[in-house]
Amino acid sequence: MTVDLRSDTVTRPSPEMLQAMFSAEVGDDVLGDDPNCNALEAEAAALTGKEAALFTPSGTMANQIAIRCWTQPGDEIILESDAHPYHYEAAGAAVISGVQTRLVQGERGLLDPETLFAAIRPYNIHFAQAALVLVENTANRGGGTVYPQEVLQQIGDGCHERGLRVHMDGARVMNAVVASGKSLAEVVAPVDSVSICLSKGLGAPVGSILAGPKDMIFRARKVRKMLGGGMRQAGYIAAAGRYALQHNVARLADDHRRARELAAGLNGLGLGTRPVETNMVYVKIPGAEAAAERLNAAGVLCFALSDDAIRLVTHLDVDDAGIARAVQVFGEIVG
Ligand code: TLP
Repeated sequence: MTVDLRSDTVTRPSPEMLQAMFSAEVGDDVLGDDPNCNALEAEAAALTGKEAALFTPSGTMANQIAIRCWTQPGDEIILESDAHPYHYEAAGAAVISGVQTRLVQGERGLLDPETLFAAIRPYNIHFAQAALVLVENTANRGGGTVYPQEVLQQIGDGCHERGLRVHMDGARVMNAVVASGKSLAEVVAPVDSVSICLSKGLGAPVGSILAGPKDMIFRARKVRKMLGGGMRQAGYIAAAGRYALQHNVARLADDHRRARELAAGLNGLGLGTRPVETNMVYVKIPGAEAAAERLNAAGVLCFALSDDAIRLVTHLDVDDAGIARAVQVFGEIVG
């Protein structure tokens, strides 16, 4: 039995989702007449409470388009030091947007409003002008942490007062929605734009959404084309995304429960874990690389994220038996 806890990106489409894809009516999305892409974008705009939305091939592209749309070359963007666009997007902000990245240390991947505001420098001929702040919700390297809503509101208000825009890397914002019990529109209300991955816990094979004001999404459509992200009969995958938004949101609560159970099982073996807020378990284990190799060899697939930490991610292709098996194998390795 293989239990794949490397990431929630590994999910495969269910038979029902595949059926939705097979039966999708398609057009040419670059020409604007793919009915499923148009419907997905309209549905995503309504769900986020933003004016418009754009379907993109990946979360990385959605983030990079947002950075390009909200900045000019030579501007500064401000991120928490563990943020995905800093760690895992191949310096895209520097290459695509020509911006300087400023990192601010937060707590478990979340920015503290006062520390953030102190990092925003006033106009000065010497300085790169800060134009955009990125918040990540949930924060991946922070441990799948959820922004308290009042903190997000403070960040949004404070940035807007200072003339900055705020983009949310909401790759896993649906996990934040389910964990907080708030609506998506409420959670993203403080920010100008949000990217949402359909291909993580929501179970679609490919695709993300970028939502924001109409004029921004109008410009975003052209940036997507420039980056080669204009997809033709994309309705087949948009249909999977629509299915994911309709059927796979509420069930994220099961992933969160299983993550808590996994952490409890590991704690029972004497292993320390970070507090679990959503679908991620960060377990402290000395010699994490070697331990991950042994776990992988035993069929529990995972990544070491540092010398002493392994990340485990629950998702719709991991059931209760998988959690029990993972705990058992950890027990054998630790033993
Ligand atoms: N995260 C992946 C890896 O890239 C690390 C993972 O396994 O967690 N924002 C956040 C917060 C993400 O975690 C990811 C993917 C992305 C953006 C990028 O999404 P894709 O893979 O669709 O480009």
